[in-house]
Amino acid sequence: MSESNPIKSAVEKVVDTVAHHGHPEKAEIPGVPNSEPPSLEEPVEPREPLAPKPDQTGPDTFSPTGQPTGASQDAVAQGGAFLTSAQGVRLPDTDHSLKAGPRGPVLLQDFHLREKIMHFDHERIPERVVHARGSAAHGVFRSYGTAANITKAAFLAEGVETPVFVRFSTVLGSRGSADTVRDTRGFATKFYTTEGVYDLVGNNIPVFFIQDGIKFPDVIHAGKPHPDREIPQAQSAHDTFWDFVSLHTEATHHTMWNMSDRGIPRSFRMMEGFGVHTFRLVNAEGATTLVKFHWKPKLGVHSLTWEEAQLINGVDPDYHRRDLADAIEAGAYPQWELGIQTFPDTPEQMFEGIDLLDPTKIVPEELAPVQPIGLLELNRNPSNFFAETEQVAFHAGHLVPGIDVTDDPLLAARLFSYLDTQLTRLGGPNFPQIPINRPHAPVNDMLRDGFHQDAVHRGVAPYRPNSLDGGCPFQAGAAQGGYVEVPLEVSGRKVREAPASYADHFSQPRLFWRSMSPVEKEHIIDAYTFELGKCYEQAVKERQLRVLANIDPVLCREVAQGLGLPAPEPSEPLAEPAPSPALSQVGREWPTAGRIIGIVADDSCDLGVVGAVREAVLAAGMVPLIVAPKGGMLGTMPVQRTFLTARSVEFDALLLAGAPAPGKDAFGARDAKAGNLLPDGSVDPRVVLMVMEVYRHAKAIGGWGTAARVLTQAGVPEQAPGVVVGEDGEQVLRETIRLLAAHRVWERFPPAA
Ligand code: HDE
Repeated sequence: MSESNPIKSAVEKVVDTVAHHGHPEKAEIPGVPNSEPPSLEEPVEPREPLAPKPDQTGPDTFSPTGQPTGASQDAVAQGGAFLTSAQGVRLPDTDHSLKAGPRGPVLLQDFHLREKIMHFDHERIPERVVHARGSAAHGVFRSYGTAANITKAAFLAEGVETPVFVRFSTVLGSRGSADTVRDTRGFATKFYTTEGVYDLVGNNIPVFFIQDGIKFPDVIHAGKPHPDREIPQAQSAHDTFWDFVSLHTEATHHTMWNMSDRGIPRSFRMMEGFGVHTFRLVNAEGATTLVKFHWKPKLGVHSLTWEEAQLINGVDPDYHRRDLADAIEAGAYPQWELGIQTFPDTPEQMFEGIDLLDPTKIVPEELAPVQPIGLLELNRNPSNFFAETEQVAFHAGHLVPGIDVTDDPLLAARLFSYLDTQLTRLGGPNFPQIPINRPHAPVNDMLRDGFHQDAVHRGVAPYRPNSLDGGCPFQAGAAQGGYVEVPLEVSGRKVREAPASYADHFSQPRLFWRSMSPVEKEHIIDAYTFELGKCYEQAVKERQLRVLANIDPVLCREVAQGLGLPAPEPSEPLAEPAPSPALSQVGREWPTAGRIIGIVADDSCDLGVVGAVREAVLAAGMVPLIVAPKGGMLGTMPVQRTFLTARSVEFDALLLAGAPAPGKDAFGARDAKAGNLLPDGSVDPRVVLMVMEVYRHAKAIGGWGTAARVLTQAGVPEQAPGVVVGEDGEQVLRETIRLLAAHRVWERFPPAA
């Protein structure tokens, strides 16, 4: 089993490393900073740089003009044992400036000082105006070939494997903001196809706030922190956001998704992705089909609870970033299936009465099933965040033959924006030459010069027509793989207007609401009440209640109740859309691979059983974290969390191997979590707190040995749903995993009053 289970072997290495080096804190577990444990003393002998970590190969080596260089992937990283200047001159001292005597003054001729400080001064570049906070990974896309009859895109032919780079992000927050805020998530994929780069720049929510790109600065200005005090960071729970969306009711559908559990994903690995706009596929015969793109995570769609999300923002603000990187480092490669909904390309571009050009509308999967066309797997972490994750430049207009755009007016503005924004963000027009952005197809573009020109062009005639360079480069028609736009008829009066169909702002939010389970509806009510409760202005709250009245009377009434305001009547008749069960996250079972199981134990527990359970967790492809009173080793097992460092929100399920007595630091002055030591004092209060939280968040709890004592202290009935107490630890684990497949013990959420 250990051969075939990468998580298991990663954790087994921990034990080996600990055994051989006695450095449990520097063991090779996901997240360890480098490839070998450091020495205690500062190293002084020159040596070649450390080997990279196993998943840190350099990027593929393509030249600025898209040619494979044949160089080793390591060639893009700096090497050599000795410190040099940027010009390669070896340097004797980087700790002292050059001075006239030890007490100075510093001499202007110190070229090393000037170069070092000059470069440091310019380390930062402007962050993205939206989607600044992101994490990314390399991977591969394998095409099933099932779309080959409707698109000529080479990377969608059967069996083709295409390297990809995928960046996930939040929208509103700055680069350093926390991961688990309530927000939309970006899901941007760069395919390095043989025909050039194709970018699918989507979100985890299938609709958008606005129907026309000209409104984008408005919605973003409203969502960003208030311009006077620059608060609040990375969230929509404030007056300017709700002021805007309550006046601009085409945002209602997207906002509804934000207020649902989709706004607080459990992991990037457990999110759907959507292309949002309708695109047009073209096959070799020139026939066209309208499509919507969907990414379906193999691990299912799962979310945090709002309390978990808030706690995690403090406990581990890098939660999603760490989760993605650790899973990949452990070999638990996340996968998504790419699917399409297809629609006939009719002149009106409608499907079952739904306007396909309106990006605030979905087509329910029950009306147009999502057909799988390929599999995405992320299998390599970036070697360097800045070089790759920060400098990657996506663009909705990076298209390949076989994929064309539609007249969605939101998409039109994007086709301008994504190039334009790079000029200030990446410092000029040559950003496609940055290694992470280089196509893996030959480039011959006649674009010349500009800041940061990396290509060394030959020839004298970057113009057309020419004879001096032999007429090169030549234009490629469709037969030679050229990108030829679909020759559609275009006509119309020049107006600033939206089509009449765009005026329906409420039927689909209502469809979404009606598709939710009772628990999900409670979460939506709670989210609106929380967010509007953070607003100061009464008028903003009242106006948004009018919007909610047009979605559903119960939703409106419950939120109004929480705000202490009367519930208004709807201003227009409510639609009666059929629910779309596919929109609910509840009621299905999913693989539990990669889930995190906390195992609470101390010396008093049967460590043989703990070891066997931990092995079984690994064998099931999940991550066991031993949680003990103090660090170091518990028997032969490395302790990964202590009662001081652990918080329940890090685990998807909790196992109790007994009832640990209070640790030596179990008092309020040392650890505030231990402050409310319970009367009988026999169990560590941090463990009791963990159980209370895990119970409240409807996560599975298993226990054996004396575990029942902890449950009693936490006020958790042994017979409660999702609580498994038994004699046999491994049997308890099996039942806990079964519970985890549903993600949460949904019936444990308190019913509405
Ligand atoms: Fe973006 N968007 N966007 N957007 N967007 C950017 O591009 C913009 C929209 C999306 O990981 C920016 O390089 C306009 C919809 C993602 O690097 C910028 C409009 C969707 C990312 C920009 C939209 C997206 C961006 C910021 C309205 C989902 C992150 C920096 C017309 C389908 C990509 C940059 C990454 C990033 C503009 C609307 C998704 C400013 C003008 C709709 C995932 O160019």
